[in-house]
Order: sequence, then C-alpha cells, then structure tokens
Amino acid sequence: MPSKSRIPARLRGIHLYPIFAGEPNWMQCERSIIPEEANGSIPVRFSFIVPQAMTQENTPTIFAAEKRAHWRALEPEIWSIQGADLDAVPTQSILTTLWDQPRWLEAYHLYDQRGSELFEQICGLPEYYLTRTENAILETHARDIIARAPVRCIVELGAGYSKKTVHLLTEQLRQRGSSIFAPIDVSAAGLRASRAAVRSAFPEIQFHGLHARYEEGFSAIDKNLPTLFVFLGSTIGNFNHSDFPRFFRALSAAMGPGDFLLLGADRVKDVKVLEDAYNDSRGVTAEFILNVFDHINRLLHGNFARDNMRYYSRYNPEWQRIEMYAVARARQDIRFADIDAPFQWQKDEKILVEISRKFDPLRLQEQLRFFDLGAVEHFTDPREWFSVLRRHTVGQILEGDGAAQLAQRGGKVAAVIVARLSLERARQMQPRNRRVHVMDAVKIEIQK
Ligand code: AVI
Repeated sequence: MPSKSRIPARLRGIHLYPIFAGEPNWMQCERSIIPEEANGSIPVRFSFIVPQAMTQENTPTIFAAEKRAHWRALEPEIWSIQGADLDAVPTQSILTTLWDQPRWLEAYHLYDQRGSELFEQICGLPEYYLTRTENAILETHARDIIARAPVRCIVELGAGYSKKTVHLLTEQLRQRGSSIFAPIDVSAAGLRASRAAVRSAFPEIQFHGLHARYEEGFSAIDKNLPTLFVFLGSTIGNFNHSDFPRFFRALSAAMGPGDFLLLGADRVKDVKVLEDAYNDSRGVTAEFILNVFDHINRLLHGNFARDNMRYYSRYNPEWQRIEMYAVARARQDIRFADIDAPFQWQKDEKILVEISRKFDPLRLQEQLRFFDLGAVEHFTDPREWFSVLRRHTVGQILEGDGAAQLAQRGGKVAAVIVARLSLERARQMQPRNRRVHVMDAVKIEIQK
C-alpha cells in the first residue's frame, strides 16, 4: 500500500471523469481517468455511474453509438441491418433438425404469411386462454407497471400491436407525455401494420420498427436510453433448452442499468386446460402446425404430403411442456428438388414441430436471477394461470480486468470497484479528445 505522502493531496478523494461516446475501449477510458501527476501504482476505487444521471442532455436515439452505422432506413420509421438477409432460405436449420434423431423443426418456420394468420386466429379461440388472460393482467396493471418503470422507450420483441401493447403505450403517454416505441420483428409486413396502427392511435409516439431478429435488434439499443423490453405471449415457452439460456444471456447483456424487462409466461396448470388450448375443436391449431410442411415444400421444393399426415399433441409433465407433432399416416419418401437429402418418413413416426413450455413462476424468477435479471414484481390473474414478471438488471461488482472487460462492452457496473492501476504507462498517453458527446462517467476514488 503506498504511503499517503506519495499521493498529492489534490488527487485524493473522488474524481469524476467522463467516458466518451464512440470510445468504449478501456485503454481510452484509462487514459482519461489517470491523474497525470500520480506516480507508480496506487489503489483506486472506480465506480461506473449509472448512466441516467449523466445523460440527461443526450439526444434520445435508440441505437448505441457503435451500432448506429450498421442500421439503415428500410422505409420511413423502419430500420434494418445493412447487408442482413432475413429472407435467406433456412435450408441448414430445416435439414439438420429433420435429420436429427428423433426428427424435429425449429418453431420459427411456422410463421409464413398463412402461419401468422392462423396464429392470429388461435389467439381468439375459446380454448386458447393465454392471450385473453395476459391481456387482462396488463389491462389491470399497466398503470402500475409503467409507473414503476421510468423509461423513455418501449421495445417490444415481436411486432405486436395487440391490445396488450395498447395498454402499455396508453399509460406511457398518460404518465410521460411522449415515448419511443420500437418493435423488433423479422416480418416487415408486421412492422408496417404496427406502424400504421401506432400512427393513427398514438401520433405523439416516435415509432422505430427494427426489421431484425430479436437478438440483433435488442443488442443495438442504446444502453443509456431507459427502456422497457417487453416480451409477451409466453413466447419464451417456444424456446428449447439451449435457445432459452442463450436468449436471456444476450438480453441481459444488452440491457442498461435503467432498463426493465416485462415478461409473459404461461404457467403449469390442469392438464386438460393445457391440452385443450393446443387441440382446439375447430382444428385451427392442427392447421397451424401442419402448415409448416407447405412452407417447407415451398422453400426447399419438397414433397411433404399434407393429406398423409395428422396432428398430435400432448402435455409432457416431465418436461412441463405441450408437444406438437406431425405424424405420418403412411410412409412418405421425402425428397427436395435441388438438395441431396432424401429420407423416409415412416408410418406413425412423429416430427416434433413445436414445444410450448409451461412455467412455475417462482422457479422462473429464481432462474432469471442467474442472468442478472433481479426480481421486481409479479402480476397474475385470479386463477393464477398466467404470469407477467417485471425484472430489472442487477448491477455487478467486478474487480480489475473483469471491470475493464465489462466497461469495454459498455456494461452496467453500478457498484464500487477496487482496482490497482499502473499509472506509469498511463502518464505517457495523450490527452483525450473532448469534443465528443458525454455518455457515461467513471468515478474514481483515490484511497489514502
Ligand atoms: C407463440 N406461442 C407463444 C404460442 C404458444 O402458445 O406456444 C404458439 C402456439 N402454438 C400453438 N398454439 C399456439
């Protein structure tokens, strides 16, 4: 520990140093925070100030400075990533899972034009309680949710412009007077519909549709823009066991300290209620699931025969999930026109097309803690069939290199960090360019 006398008196105490936009690099931060007069290595305390306090004058822009250049306007108020090809045929995904043992498909193939229309119909079915129940929860609690999430932007994963979103936007406008609404979706048509609806119902809202996959979209959002990320409908239930942790790791890393997550999750309940919701009397769910084969036939010029397959679903209590299958009524020799990947789909063999996981909300909340998504609030309906969770990112305490790495990623350190720096090297560095915009700050406390 250096003696007190080695540290000039005016360096002791707390110092605030800005970090500049476009310079998320730790070395550059280091350059700005090292007092030139100091010698050798001394213990210092860093704390990364939570951004809201320092960014009041920032122009509200949804993209992080370092991501902005990657986005271009696809059309008014709709943005897409330069060079991204969302229409690329997902041949690899389809073939690798169809050739897996047992065979399965990734659920996102369900959403071609017809699939999206069928899903809309499912949401209105008497047996499909999820949409209605979640909507009622949001209608009841939107005022409270918005009051306790002081944000300037609502990012919705999925181009929903459902009644549920309307409750949130209405409250956001009522309580804050203005807002940004940024839905993320791979469907440009969905974003256009959302834009039209927002323009007519909420002309005060700044609309930015992001034509992207969820992860690409949410990780581009400026961490300094206090944001409520909204992921409703229990879509997390459709993620398999590797998608699920990957998604939450990425989302948590993308969230800034002023951000919140609103998550809708369907709960474990009576098996008959669950099974009826996915096996409706009108057969819409069956059509939705089997339609994926028409979609695949179009994409890969395949020969799946719809009249030679049937829909089968069940609740699997061990895995706490509804499983939705296509079953071959008779053997089918599957071929794709330009791809050498024929296979025999045997009579009675099942292809798992979609899963819909059901959650115990307490377990889910515990699990989310490990993704740095701390508990805030839990809303449910009187029957406790569905849960809406409001989460907040948790500040991390890191030391030395860990802190540097987090700072490099623009991370969310809200706690005091103790580190030891070599000041020798820092002294040789050039003073930084102070023309750029202040985004954040590091507080350094030089210890005695
Ligand atoms: C989109 N997702 C939450 C729906 C669900 O309930 O898992 C998809 C669905 N599949 C059949 N019915 C509804």
